[in-house]
Amino acid sequence: MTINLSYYHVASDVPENKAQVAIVIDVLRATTTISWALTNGADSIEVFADLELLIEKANLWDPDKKLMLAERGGKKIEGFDLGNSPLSVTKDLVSGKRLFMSTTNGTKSLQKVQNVEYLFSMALTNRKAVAERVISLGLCDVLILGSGWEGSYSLEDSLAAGAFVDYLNIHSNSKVNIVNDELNAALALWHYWKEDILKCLKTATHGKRLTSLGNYEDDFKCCSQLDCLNIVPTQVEKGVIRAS
Ligand code: 3SL
Repeated sequence: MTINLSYYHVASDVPENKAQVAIVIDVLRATTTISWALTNGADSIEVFADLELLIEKANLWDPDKKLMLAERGGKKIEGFDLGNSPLSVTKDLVSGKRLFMSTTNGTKSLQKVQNVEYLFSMALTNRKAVAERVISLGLCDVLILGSGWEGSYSLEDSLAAGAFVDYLNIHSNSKVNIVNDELNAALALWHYWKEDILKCLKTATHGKRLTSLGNYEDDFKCCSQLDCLNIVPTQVEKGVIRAS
């Protein structure tokens, strides 16, 4: 069997497609936060591009069983329970709860490919878990989508796309076919930075943006940990992600 893999930097680049599997990446920080929230026992995460819709949906939910997370421009939005730090989604806070989440770019990418049959959220933290799931599905057409920043390229999402294809190259028995040059470039990027992931995240323009906003050192460390979580955040109904 051949696995055909393509990679797009941002949601607006995604062509009409017939992918059977979509993997969405937002290393800094939405998909890292999703991986930690589910690891720490969140029941589910419903993602929204639109804040008003988030509030409308969340208002229908039992107040004791929900949390609202919202970030714009790297900052938590006033009035929401949490922003978008993976360190904030502790067991104490999230266990058993539905999280309603909106971020500047990551939740837009998740929404963009919500019609694909198998949709997974991936960060560096859970790369291996997602890659193993994709291998076990045995499907041919896999689309990887980064989140970027407001429509433009991001280094850290491309790094993770490269890390994913590298894992498949090493561990899959199928032939891995890289369909586009975006993914060839991502793989080269991974080989260049893989021994110093933390430095790559801090070099990225979004890394610099976060650094300019305050002390995000622990967020960077958390987001740069490769394969530390055995969790596969999976879309179970449109917009709703659960651990599997
Ligand atoms: O763009 C996004 O979706 C966020 O992950 C950005 S931030 O890291 O929370 O600033």
